[in-house]
Amino acid sequence: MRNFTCVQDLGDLQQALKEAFEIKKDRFQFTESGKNKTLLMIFFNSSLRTRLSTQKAAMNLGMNTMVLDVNQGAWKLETEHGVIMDGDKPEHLLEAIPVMGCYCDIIGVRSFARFENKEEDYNEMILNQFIQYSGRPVFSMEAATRHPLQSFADLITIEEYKKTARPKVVLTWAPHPKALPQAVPNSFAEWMNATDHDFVITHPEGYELDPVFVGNACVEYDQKKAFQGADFIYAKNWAAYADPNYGKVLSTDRSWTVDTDKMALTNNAYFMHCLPVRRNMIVTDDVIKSPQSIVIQEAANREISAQTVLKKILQEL
Ligand code: AN0
Ligand code: CP
Repeated sequence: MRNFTCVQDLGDLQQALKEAFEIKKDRFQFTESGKNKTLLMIFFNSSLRTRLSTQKAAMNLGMNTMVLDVNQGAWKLETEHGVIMDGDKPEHLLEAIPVMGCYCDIIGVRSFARFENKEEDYNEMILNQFIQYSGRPVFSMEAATRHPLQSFADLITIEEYKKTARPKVVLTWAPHPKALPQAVPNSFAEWMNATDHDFVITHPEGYELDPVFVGNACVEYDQKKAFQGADFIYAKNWAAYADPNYGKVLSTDRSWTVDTDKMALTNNAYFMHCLPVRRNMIVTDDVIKSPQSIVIQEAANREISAQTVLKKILQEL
């Protein structure tokens, strides 16, 4: 594998899952594969899990790691092409990217949707320039439209906890005070559509996701109806996608918060969230601290998804 930005890049998904479980059994069995190889992780946005789990995964493979927070300590980067750089940004991405490529073997990039220009976000302008100009394999650590390392960890977690061959998985919108990207729900939907699940998406009207990601999912506007018989509840907030409201918060209606009453409608479902999560907005304290909550196990699997991806990239260096 050269680059990893979406589910298709992994190739055979069942095979990739097998590799992931093999790594989980003994994560130190491939410590030679990354010897003298350097991973550079570039963050345009904050992170706790991605930063730590990806570094840990690289160290498990014997790699060296370097982390750069672009907005803290590096020169502010201009990303627009053809502009007169007389403002507050001393360096252009077009020099910065190939320079970064000189110092490493693999690059991970986190660059969220900016909600300034929908086309730029959905064309993955930043991530694609890293692919085009770095000369290195590039993987997404959450880009504008997808968060594939998260979705891979989510799939691993569902595989571990499912009690039936084809569980009912419900992605539910939940309220949040600030505008959040669609990357996590888009990506989760993409991975659920690439596998065999009874997959339902529920959200208030106006929060429809890009149909490319919704795919064959069943969309149900009545959250309680959607929860009935669910085996997994995957909560996430996102800002509106549809025009003219792209990137806007249309509702903070706490009647969409995941609580004990709604969980009681399910088939004793597990509760999932990618984290960070705002308690008593997205999910009540009671639900997130209940034994059905597997958010920590889900976060733990981020190390496994990252290690599987890095191993596959290293194999083709
Ligand atoms: C980000 C998001 O919603 O995309 C990262 C989640 C992994 N969340 C926040 O910014 C709170
Ligand atoms: N789930 C996730 O990607 O978390 P971070 O934003 O903390 O990396």
